[in-house]
Amino acid sequence: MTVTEAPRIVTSRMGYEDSHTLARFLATGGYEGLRKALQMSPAEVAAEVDAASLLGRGGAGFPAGRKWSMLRKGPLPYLVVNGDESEPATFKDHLLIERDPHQLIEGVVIAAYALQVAQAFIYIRGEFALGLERVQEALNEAYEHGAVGEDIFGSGFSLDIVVHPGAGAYICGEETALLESLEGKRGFPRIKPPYFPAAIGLYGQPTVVNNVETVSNLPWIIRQGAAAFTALGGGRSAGTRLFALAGHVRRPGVYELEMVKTTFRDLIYDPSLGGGIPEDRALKAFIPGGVSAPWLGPEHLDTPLGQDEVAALDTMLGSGSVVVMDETTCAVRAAWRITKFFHRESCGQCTPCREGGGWLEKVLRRIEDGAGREEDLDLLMDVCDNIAPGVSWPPAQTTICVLGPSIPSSIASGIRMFRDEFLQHVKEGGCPHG
Ligand code: L3W
Ligand code: SF4
Repeated sequence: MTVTEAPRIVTSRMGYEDSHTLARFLATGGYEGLRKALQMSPAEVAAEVDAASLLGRGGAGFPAGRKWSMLRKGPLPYLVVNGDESEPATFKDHLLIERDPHQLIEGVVIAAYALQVAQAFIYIRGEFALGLERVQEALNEAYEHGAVGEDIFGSGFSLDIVVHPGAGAYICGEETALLESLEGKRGFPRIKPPYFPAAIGLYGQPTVVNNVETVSNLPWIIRQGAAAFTALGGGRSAGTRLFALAGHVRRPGVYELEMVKTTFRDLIYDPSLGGGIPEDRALKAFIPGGVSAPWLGPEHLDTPLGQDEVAALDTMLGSGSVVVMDETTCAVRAAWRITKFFHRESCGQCTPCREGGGWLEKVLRRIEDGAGREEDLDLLMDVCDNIAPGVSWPPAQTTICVLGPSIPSSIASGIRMFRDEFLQHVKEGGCPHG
């Protein structure tokens, strides 16, 4: 099977101009998964999702079925869908929210039925104005159509869904900060344990939090069955995944690819996908899964796009965003830009994150500007070690959430892979890339 023949599970309607409308949705199998789910028992729906090995698509890859099983002891008060997507270069949920909002809503109702939830929230990044509008319009249509609300499709099952705009902060994508924000408070992450949402979530109640792409897979899984899903991919990484490809490629965009059967080389160089680097320049490095992830080099291009395959390289598939850096990229500047983002988005509760992020940003900036010293490289690593002891992957945590321990990734990657370039900045009094 070539990359272009891979099945489309969550992007099947993207070729239609009116993919977001109820008419197009119904003409292309929409709400059939939900109708089928409602003929099954909630336990059967949950078992099907468990058997599908659907790994969470938000970043951590935690199995959705296992997350649900922690809570399926009785009716659950709340289901929350995380659509706050704010990680730099991550824009795959954006596509699903804007272009197929009914598929998302169908997935939410299927999940709510399996968990016997009567109230769900879809939390969408506030800056996604069109997405918010489309999901709200689709939700209104879904209520009219009988797919949401009282006695859904005559099944006796009832669910209300509320669309909630995000508060303009990256940290609100962290699940416990998101719950604080939903409760109307400032988006401060909570300490886990004890505040795992599965134990103490929204309004202090056990809560399931799932990502938009995770939930959008459910209609297909129920329609086609778990076996069809696990027939795709390999190992724990079943099905397909959306990859947001950004940086130095001819064709940046969102691509749905079969997991494990496709590699980073396919994604970046296949003419039907990334199409390679402009002017055929050489690849310097790439970030495999959100800018929190340690970088990889050209020698890793043939790594399969699978959760465990990428984790074996001491980095992560994360949120599925791949950032390509060609030979013209300055490693110091790239690390500085990423560090600047995390420092700015730190919520400020933990000293290593709040203070350490700022120091790292300043030291990187002075190296880039030609005022650096040779000992700054050791200083950078020392501060990184204070934020995440050992500076290894996955990072050790000294903070309430993973934002802080993610800061050292790009700096440690830059120094490990391009130490000479850092030193060149110091010796030549500035950036050799101009
Ligand atoms: C109950 C336990 N529940 C874990 C649950 C937990 C969560 C899920 C995964 O980070 C990553 C991060 C970013 N009892 C549990 C338990 N759970 N142990 O399992 O948990 P965790 O802590 O491994 O991950 P996380 O906090 O969800 C997510 C990375 O994603 N990332 C960020 C993406 C950003 C976006 C965005 O912009 N919206 O997606 C990039 O890849 O660095 O490593 O549900 O409750 N004992
Ligand atoms: Fe806030 Fe940073 Fe602490 Fe996370 S690690 S809670 S973002 S200060």
